[in-house]
Amino acid sequence: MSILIQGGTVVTAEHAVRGDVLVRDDTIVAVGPGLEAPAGARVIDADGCYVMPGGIDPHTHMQLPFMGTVASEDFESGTAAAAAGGTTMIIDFVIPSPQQRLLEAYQQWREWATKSVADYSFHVAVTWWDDSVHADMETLTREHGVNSFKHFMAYKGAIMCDDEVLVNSFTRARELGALCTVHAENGELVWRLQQDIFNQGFTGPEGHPLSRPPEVEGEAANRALRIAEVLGVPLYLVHTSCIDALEAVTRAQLEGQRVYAEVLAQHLVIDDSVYRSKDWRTAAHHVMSPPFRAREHQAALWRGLQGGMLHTTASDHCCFCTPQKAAGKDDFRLIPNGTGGVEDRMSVLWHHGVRTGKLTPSEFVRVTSTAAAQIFNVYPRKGSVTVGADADLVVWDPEGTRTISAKTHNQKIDFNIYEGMEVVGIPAYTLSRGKVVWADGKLDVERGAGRYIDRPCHAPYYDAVKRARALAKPTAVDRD
Ligand code: URQ
Ligand code: ZN
Ligand code: ZN
Repeated sequence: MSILIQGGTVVTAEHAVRGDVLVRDDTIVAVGPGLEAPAGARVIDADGCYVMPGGIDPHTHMQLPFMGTVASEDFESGTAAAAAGGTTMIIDFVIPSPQQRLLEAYQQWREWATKSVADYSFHVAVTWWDDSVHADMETLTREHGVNSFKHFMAYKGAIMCDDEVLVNSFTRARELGALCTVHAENGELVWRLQQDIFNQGFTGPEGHPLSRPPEVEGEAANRALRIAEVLGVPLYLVHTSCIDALEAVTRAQLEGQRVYAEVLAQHLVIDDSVYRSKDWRTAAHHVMSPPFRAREHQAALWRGLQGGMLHTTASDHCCFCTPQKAAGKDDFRLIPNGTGGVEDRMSVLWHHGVRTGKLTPSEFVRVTSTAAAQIFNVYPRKGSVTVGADADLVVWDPEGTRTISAKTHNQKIDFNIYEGMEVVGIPAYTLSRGKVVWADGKLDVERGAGRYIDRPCHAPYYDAVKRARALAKPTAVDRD
């Protein structure tokens, strides 16, 4: 089956140029001006539209068991909602319970994800340490295409890593050539502040941001960065939400450390006033970590994205419906942490980023797709519009409008943090490996059509780091 996308402007992270894109089966086979449609090909008119790589959301949590419940969005509904918003690949997280073998958890998540309608891959969290974790990290990198390991510095008593685990895991990742990622919040401080704030009588969702101030994130970001610096490993910070963490990232980058950082679309456009809503449900649905921040942080995050200190954008899609959030009706500490948005990320970033002039269309492609593909090593198969790449594409209508609402969204959650936001810039068509899965505002997806994407380690770069560190070895002092 062939599809010719005709008459659009092809936008990649490098350039924007008028041209057509020809797809055969699941692959891009030609890109250029004036392409002929092969006999029997479907022709998609892209006049007035941009043809871009499908979005890659490097941070989602489909059907995550968390805080006594399970995220309401599963891999089938979640990858479908992603496609409706122009995202064609997610990187989700395997999160083993403490003492659970990494490989066992990985197999469990792989099984859950077989129903995905679009492509997916996994980071694997290191939540504890023993010899089996050391061994499983190697098996995952060598045999299962996992090149990134996640570390939660918060969620004490559940999935939090202490410094000992961080040091062990970062060291092992360096040996394997894998990338370490961190959720940076000081979990001990959060724990203490949660008790203090609750005991002071702040029992509602407004207690949540009070227990997780920016300093708590800045401290953890700086600590993780310094540990990574000493051990000589690159680091990727997920959901950078505040000036304190951004400054730590920027300092490390200026000192020559290889540091990548992600920002969430919602942290760029929503501030902490949501926690002061009179409506408990609204406030509770914004309980996520790190929390929404005061306005000045948003302005700084935009500058970080424009200036290249922040590389990727994600949704951290982790949906809990109102009855699930109600577990914390009388105690904010029990509200499951998480918000949705895998469907909305691309439009929110286009509207608030490209239409305001903060990002060019090529920069939009870089921060929504290409940078994630490069950092997590699936480029140019993903994140590009080149011959031989997977035909994961979005035909983007820059003038199309949508009013975001839980009443009309495709996400399996009864709330939308962007409710009522009118966005200009929507996907007219989404192609997932050569199949049109979204057109005319409708999904046409197949359960199980998504494939697991292997992500091998960036070995050559890490070898170079190891060599450089060997050369820089200090010499012992020779004394009589
Ligand atoms: O911390 C995370 O990324 C998870 C587990 C989802 N929830 C959240 O509040 N961000
Ligand atoms: Zn997190
Ligand atoms: Zn997350």
